[in-house]
Amino acid sequence: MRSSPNIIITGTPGVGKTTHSEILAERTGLRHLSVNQVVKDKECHEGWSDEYQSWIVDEDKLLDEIEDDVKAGGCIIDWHACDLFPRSWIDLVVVLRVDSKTLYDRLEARNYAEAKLQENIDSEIMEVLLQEAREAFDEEIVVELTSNSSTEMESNIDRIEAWIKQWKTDHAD
Ligand code: DAT
Repeated sequence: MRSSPNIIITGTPGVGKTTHSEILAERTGLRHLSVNQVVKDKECHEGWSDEYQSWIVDEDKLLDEIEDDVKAGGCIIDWHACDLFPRSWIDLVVVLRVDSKTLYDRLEARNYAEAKLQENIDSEIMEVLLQEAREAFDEEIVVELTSNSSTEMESNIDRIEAWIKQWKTDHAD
Protein backbone atom coordinates (compact mmCIF):
# COMPACT_ATOMS: atom_id res chain seq x y z
CA MET A 1 0.00 0.00 0.00
CA ARG A 2 1.34 3.44 -0.89
CA SER A 3 0.95 6.30 1.56
CA SER A 4 1.02 8.94 -1.15
CA PRO A 5 -0.93 8.78 -4.44
CA ASN A 6 0.37 8.43 -7.99
CA ILE A 7 -1.01 10.91 -10.50
CA ILE A 8 -0.63 10.98 -14.27
CA ILE A 9 -0.67 14.41 -15.89
CA THR A 10 -1.24 13.83 -19.57
CA GLY A 11 -2.34 15.64 -22.73
CA THR A 12 -1.11 16.76 -26.13
CA PRO A 13 2.37 18.35 -26.20
CA GLY A 14 2.09 22.02 -25.17
CA VAL A 15 -0.99 21.74 -22.92
CA GLY A 16 1.05 22.45 -19.78
CA LYS A 17 1.97 19.03 -18.32
CA THR A 18 5.49 19.98 -17.25
CA THR A 19 4.49 23.36 -15.84
CA HIS A 20 1.64 21.85 -13.80
CA SER A 21 3.81 18.94 -12.62
CA GLU A 22 6.67 21.16 -11.47
CA ILE A 23 4.45 23.52 -9.47
CA LEU A 24 2.50 20.63 -7.97
CA ALA A 25 5.71 18.84 -6.95
CA GLU A 26 6.97 21.99 -5.27
CA ARG A 27 3.70 22.52 -3.40
CA THR A 28 2.94 18.97 -2.35
CA GLY A 29 6.30 17.24 -1.98
CA LEU A 30 5.27 14.63 -4.55
CA ARG A 31 7.95 13.80 -7.11
CA HIS A 32 7.82 15.06 -10.69
CA LEU A 33 8.58 12.02 -12.83
CA SER A 34 9.25 13.35 -16.31
CA VAL A 35 8.95 10.30 -18.53
CA ASN A 36 10.68 12.16 -21.33
CA GLN A 37 13.70 12.64 -19.09
CA VAL A 38 13.74 8.98 -18.00
CA VAL A 39 13.50 7.82 -21.62
CA LYS A 40 16.48 9.99 -22.50
CA ASP A 41 18.61 9.45 -19.39
CA LYS A 42 18.07 5.71 -19.10
CA GLU A 43 17.94 5.11 -22.84
CA CYS A 44 14.51 3.49 -22.77
CA HIS A 45 14.23 3.84 -26.52
CA GLU A 46 15.13 2.27 -29.83
CA GLY A 47 16.44 5.48 -31.35
CA TRP A 48 15.09 8.78 -32.60
CA SER A 49 12.29 9.07 -35.11
CA ASP A 50 12.88 11.91 -37.55
CA GLU A 51 9.35 11.53 -38.82
CA TYR A 52 7.75 12.03 -35.39
CA GLN A 53 10.59 14.11 -33.96
CA SER A 54 10.55 12.00 -30.81
CA TRP A 55 12.13 8.92 -29.25
CA ILE A 56 10.82 5.49 -30.24
CA VAL A 57 10.05 4.40 -26.69
CA ASP A 58 10.83 0.91 -25.41
CA GLU A 59 7.81 0.67 -23.09
CA ASP A 60 8.91 -2.50 -21.29
CA LYS A 61 12.27 -0.99 -20.44
CA LEU A 62 10.62 2.25 -19.34
CA LEU A 63 8.19 0.45 -17.04
CA ASP A 64 11.03 -1.62 -15.54
CA GLU A 65 12.99 1.56 -14.96
CA ILE A 66 10.22 3.43 -13.09
CA GLU A 67 8.46 0.50 -11.40
CA ASP A 68 10.13 0.72 -7.96
CA ASP A 69 9.66 4.49 -7.72
CA VAL A 70 6.05 4.40 -8.80
CA LYS A 71 5.14 1.46 -6.58
CA ALA A 72 6.52 3.42 -3.60
CA GLY A 73 3.90 6.12 -4.39
CA GLY A 74 3.97 9.91 -4.54
CA CYS A 75 4.81 10.28 -8.24
CA ILE A 76 3.48 12.87 -10.65
CA ILE A 77 3.94 11.13 -13.98
CA ASP A 78 4.27 13.64 -16.83
CA TRP A 79 3.86 12.06 -20.27
CA HIS A 80 1.86 12.46 -23.48
CA ALA A 81 0.51 8.92 -23.24
CA CYS A 82 -1.08 7.04 -20.37
CA ASP A 83 -2.33 3.64 -21.51
CA LEU A 84 1.03 1.91 -20.95
CA PHE A 85 0.89 2.29 -17.15
CA PRO A 86 -0.69 -0.60 -15.19
CA ARG A 87 -4.03 0.45 -13.69
CA SER A 88 -2.97 -0.71 -10.23
CA TRP A 89 -0.18 1.90 -10.17
CA ILE A 90 -2.41 4.92 -10.72
CA ASP A 91 -4.81 6.83 -8.45
CA LEU A 92 -5.70 9.85 -10.62
CA VAL A 93 -5.36 10.72 -14.32
CA VAL A 94 -5.46 14.42 -15.18
CA VAL A 95 -5.97 15.17 -18.88
CA LEU A 96 -5.11 18.79 -19.64
CA ARG A 97 -6.96 20.45 -22.52
CA VAL A 98 -6.27 23.60 -24.47
CA ASP A 99 -8.11 25.42 -27.26
CA SER A 100 -6.54 25.08 -30.71
CA LYS A 101 -5.45 28.70 -31.12
CA THR A 102 -3.61 28.69 -27.78
CA LEU A 103 -1.99 25.35 -28.56
CA TYR A 104 -0.96 26.59 -32.00
CA ASP A 105 0.78 29.61 -30.46
CA ARG A 106 2.56 27.51 -27.82
CA LEU A 107 3.84 24.94 -30.33
CA GLU A 108 4.84 27.63 -32.81
CA ALA A 109 6.87 29.26 -30.04
CA ARG A 110 8.63 25.91 -29.68
CA ASN A 111 9.49 26.01 -33.38
CA TYR A 112 7.57 22.86 -34.20
CA ALA A 113 7.58 22.02 -37.91
CA GLU A 114 4.22 22.73 -39.56
CA ALA A 115 3.33 19.05 -40.09
CA LYS A 116 4.03 18.13 -36.50
CA LEU A 117 2.24 21.21 -35.27
CA GLN A 118 -0.86 20.35 -37.29
CA GLU A 119 -0.75 16.72 -36.16
CA ASN A 120 -0.80 17.81 -32.53
CA ILE A 121 -3.61 20.34 -33.08
CA ASP A 122 -5.67 17.59 -34.78
CA SER A 123 -4.95 15.23 -31.92
CA GLU A 124 -6.15 17.85 -29.42
CA ILE A 125 -9.33 18.56 -31.41
CA MET A 126 -10.05 14.83 -31.71
CA GLU A 127 -9.59 14.42 -27.93
CA VAL A 128 -7.13 11.56 -28.53
CA LEU A 129 -5.55 11.65 -25.07
CA LEU A 130 -8.88 12.01 -23.28
CA GLN A 131 -10.25 8.95 -25.09
CA GLU A 132 -7.07 7.01 -24.38
CA ALA A 133 -7.34 7.85 -20.66
CA ARG A 134 -11.02 6.91 -20.51
CA GLU A 135 -10.37 3.60 -22.24
CA ALA A 136 -7.36 2.69 -20.10
CA PHE A 137 -8.64 3.70 -16.63
CA ASP A 138 -11.85 3.70 -14.59
CA GLU A 139 -13.84 6.74 -15.60
CA GLU A 140 -14.11 8.04 -12.04
CA ILE A 141 -10.34 8.55 -11.75
CA VAL A 142 -10.03 10.46 -15.07
CA VAL A 143 -10.36 14.25 -14.77
CA GLU A 144 -10.35 16.69 -17.71
CA LEU A 145 -9.07 20.18 -16.87
CA THR A 146 -8.56 23.17 -19.18
CA SER A 147 -5.19 24.90 -19.23
CA ASN A 148 -5.62 27.98 -21.44
CA SER A 149 -4.48 30.59 -18.93
CA SER A 150 -2.47 30.99 -15.77
CA THR A 151 -5.72 31.54 -13.85
CA GLU A 152 -6.93 28.14 -15.02
CA MET A 153 -3.59 26.60 -14.14
CA GLU A 154 -3.77 28.04 -10.60
CA SER A 155 -7.24 26.64 -10.14
CA ASN A 156 -6.19 23.22 -11.51
CA ILE A 157 -3.26 23.09 -9.12
CA ASP A 158 -5.46 24.05 -6.16
CA ARG A 159 -7.90 21.31 -7.11
CA ILE A 160 -5.26 18.61 -7.48
CA GLU A 161 -3.56 19.70 -4.26
CA ALA A 162 -6.89 19.43 -2.40
CA TRP A 163 -7.46 16.01 -3.98
CA ILE A 164 -4.02 14.82 -2.77
CA LYS A 165 -4.75 15.98 0.80
CA GLN A 166 -8.10 14.17 0.75
CA TRP A 167 -6.49 11.00 -0.65
CA LYS A 168 -3.94 11.02 2.16
CA THR A 169 -6.65 11.49 4.78
CA ASP A 170 -8.70 8.66 3.30
CA HIS A 171 -5.69 6.35 3.19
CA ALA A 172 -4.19 7.17 6.60
CA ASP A 173 -3.70 4.20 8.94
P1 DAT B 1 3.82 20.20 -21.99
O1 DAT B 1 4.68 19.69 -20.86
O2 DAT B 1 2.42 19.69 -21.94
O3 DAT B 1 4.43 20.04 -23.35
P2 DAT B 1 4.56 22.82 -20.97
O4 DAT B 1 4.29 22.74 -19.50
O5 DAT B 1 5.97 22.68 -21.42
O6 DAT B 1 3.64 21.79 -21.77
O7 DAT B 1 3.93 24.19 -21.46
C1 DAT B 1 4.12 24.68 -22.78
C2 DAT B 1 4.21 26.20 -22.76
O8 DAT B 1 2.95 26.77 -22.43
C3 DAT B 1 5.19 26.75 -21.74
O9 DAT B 1 5.80 27.89 -22.31
C4 DAT B 1 4.34 27.17 -20.57
C5 DAT B 1 3.04 27.54 -21.22
N1 DAT B 1 1.84 27.17 -20.43
C6 DAT B 1 1.51 25.93 -20.03
N2 DAT B 1 0.34 25.92 -19.39
C7 DAT B 1 -0.09 27.20 -19.38
C8 DAT B 1 -1.26 27.85 -18.87
N3 DAT B 1 -2.24 27.17 -18.23
N4 DAT B 1 -1.37 29.18 -19.03
C9 DAT B 1 -0.41 29.88 -19.68
N5 DAT B 1 0.71 29.32 -20.20
C10 DAT B 1 0.88 28.00 -20.04
